[in-house]
Amino acid sequence: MAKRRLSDQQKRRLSEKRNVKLDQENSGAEEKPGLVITNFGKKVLIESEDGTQYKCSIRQHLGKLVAGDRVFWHQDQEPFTGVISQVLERKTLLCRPGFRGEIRMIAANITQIGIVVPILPGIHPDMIDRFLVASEQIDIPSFIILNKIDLVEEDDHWAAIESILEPYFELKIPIIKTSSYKDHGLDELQKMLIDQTSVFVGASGAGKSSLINSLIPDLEIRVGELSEATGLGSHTTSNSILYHLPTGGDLIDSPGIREFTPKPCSLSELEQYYHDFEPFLEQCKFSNCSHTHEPGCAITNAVENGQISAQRLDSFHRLVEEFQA
Ligand SMILES: Nc1nc2c(ncn2[C@@H]2O[C@H](COP(=O)(O)OP(=O)(O)OP(=O)(O)O)[C@@H](O)[C@H]2O)c(=O)[nH]1
Ligand SMILES: [Mg+2]
Ligand SMILES: [Zn+2]
Repeated sequence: MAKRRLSDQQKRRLSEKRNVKLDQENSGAEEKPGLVITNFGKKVLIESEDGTQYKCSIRQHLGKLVAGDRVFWHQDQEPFTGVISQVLERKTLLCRPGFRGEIRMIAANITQIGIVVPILPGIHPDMIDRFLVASEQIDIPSFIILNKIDLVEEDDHWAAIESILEPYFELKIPIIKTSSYKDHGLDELQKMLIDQTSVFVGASGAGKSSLINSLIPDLEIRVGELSEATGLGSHTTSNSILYHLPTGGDLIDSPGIREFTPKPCSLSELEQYYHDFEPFLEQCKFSNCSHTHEPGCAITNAVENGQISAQRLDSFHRLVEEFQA
């Protein structure tokens, strides 16, 4: 009988299995559960159940890991080092497309998204809408953190801000006004975060890390430790990092982004995520209405009658265009 030949994939799987076994035999260490704090690139910082942190290498077949991932790992001979051998199934995963079209992970196992929106240099409703879509796609709630409110004093500026935020009031998305500088809104924010695994997202410079510093009194020490470990001296967050909140729950700081695109989906799926469209969707004359030029379009009619905000329909169309590109 001819000898059975193994495919490359089978060979690779066998060698991976052997490697995991060898690691365990070499270290004599038990597999233990861990939580990913941050990903340095090649190595990952994890926390064991007793709160000790270890710098771990990752078995190649596991792919990339991100803050919030739950893993199994075992200790290495070197102090505070280990090897990750297994990633537990993610309950949720927030991703974005990278510059080269690759998928970049932002945070895993999160239960809610805090969209940090600075009132200056200006509110970008498209960014809010896109994160709202992403949170619907992974079936978790999101809320808006209107930050740096110390920068606005005149009432007319407030009127402009409130008119931009009007659709979100109507959608009953919680909006918390905050300022790290003036210690404003932090109690309310803290309450929102209790016992959740939250991620802060938003533009670079929105004040995400500053808010986290204000929420966690001894954090400056941990930031120092982490910069030493990564060798990064910059104030801009370059990797997602998980922090424990003193009031219970975890909070993930994420790198700022210029633009965000959720996972592409069909027009009919996207419509479902725009809840303000809901009362009108069945009323368009054509069942495949794109809500652009069609006669008898209930959505464009609703915009004309002030029942849907024009800004929301515009952001919807921009997303559709981007998904089709
Ligand atoms: N006026 C004002 N400025 C703030 C506030 N919070 C943060 N800043 C400033 O805004 C800038 C950016 O703050 P960061 O906390 O680094 O912003 P970030 O969102 O973490 O930025 P990335 O890590 O690049 O995504 C810094 O110069 C802060 O001093 C605030 O409440 N009010
Ligand atoms: Mg930051
Ligand atoms: Zn229509």
